Amino acid sequence: MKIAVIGATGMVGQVILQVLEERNFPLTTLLPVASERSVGSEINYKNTAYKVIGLQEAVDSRPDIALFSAGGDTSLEWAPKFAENGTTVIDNSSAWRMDPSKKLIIPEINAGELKSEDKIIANPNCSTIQLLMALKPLHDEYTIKRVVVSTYQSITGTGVKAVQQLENEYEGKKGEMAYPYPIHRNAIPQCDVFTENGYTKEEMKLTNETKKILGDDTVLVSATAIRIPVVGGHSEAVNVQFENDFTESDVRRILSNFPGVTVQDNPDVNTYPMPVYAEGKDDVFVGRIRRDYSQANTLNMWIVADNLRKGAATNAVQIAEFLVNNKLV
Ligand code: A2P
Ligand code: 11C
Repeated sequence: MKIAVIGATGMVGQVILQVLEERNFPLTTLLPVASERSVGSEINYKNTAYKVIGLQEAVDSRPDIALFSAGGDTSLEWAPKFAENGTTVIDNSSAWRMDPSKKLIIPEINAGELKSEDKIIANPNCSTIQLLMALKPLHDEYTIKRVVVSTYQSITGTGVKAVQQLENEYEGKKGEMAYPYPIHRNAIPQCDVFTENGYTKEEMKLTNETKKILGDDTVLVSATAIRIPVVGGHSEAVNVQFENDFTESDVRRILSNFPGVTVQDNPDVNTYPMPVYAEGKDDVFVGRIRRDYSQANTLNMWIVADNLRKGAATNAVQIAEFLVNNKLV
């Protein structure tokens, strides 16, 4: 397999390389791609140095798969050029997710929909992936009516600039601001830009992508996304109302049986998921599973995952593995 990683020098691109290496992806040629300013520099993969190349050179090399993580504009312009040249693109940006002709894939949930004709495949938003990993098995069992989700999101979701902003603020240094406000000792109720309806783009991604992945427009979603000065993962407080009633022990069993989900839930010994422990892991962690006594058939839970791993790189690499294993590339 000839694999191109577009955005190989970036926050997610670096984790993609790490995940490809860890999972021993069947790769024969690696093409690391970044912006013109990085062309000619070197990145390391399996103790070997690879030269960074530009996008056109990568298109011309006709890789089997191109993993894109270089922002929406790069994806919009370049993914079709790769696709037209026979490469299958797995895109981490929001560029193609809501395009009805493109599939939005979480392998544990809907990779079965993929066909060899799918030349541009969308990877969902990080906060959506971890939410859906817990919702899907419960939807199958109890049918979700409405979800209320509040997120507590890692600054790594914003990229290198945000990590630098927090570092500068720790050290009392001035520098470029990724956010309109300080993030150190703060909680900013804005992830991404606002849309016309008063919700942020991140909140609308949670709403719209959930319906598309579940293939069910009747599921109602109300989202609030908050940025907090944390690295390691996104956390989500989730309230779910079902058509049908459940028991908490059945919910724990169903979640534990779902691939890629780990239940960490024992109030007796203060066990629950937290981002410092989710960091670097591929699983989605669920805890604080409890009935909402204020309303029938309603559950509260707390979901944590490393937004750069299952929220981005790992999910994309799992899609690539599915394509290879099922001879779709
Ligand atoms: P570069 O390092 O050359 O800027 P992050 O999300 O961490 O900011 O990383 C973004 C990634 O996307 C980086 O690898 C960056 O490369 C790459 N990138 C940004 N703009 C372009 C572009 N116009 N063409 C190709 N790669 C790009
Ligand atoms: C965040 N979810 O943490 C974003 C980062 O649509 O893939 C990823 C943006 C996206 O702010």
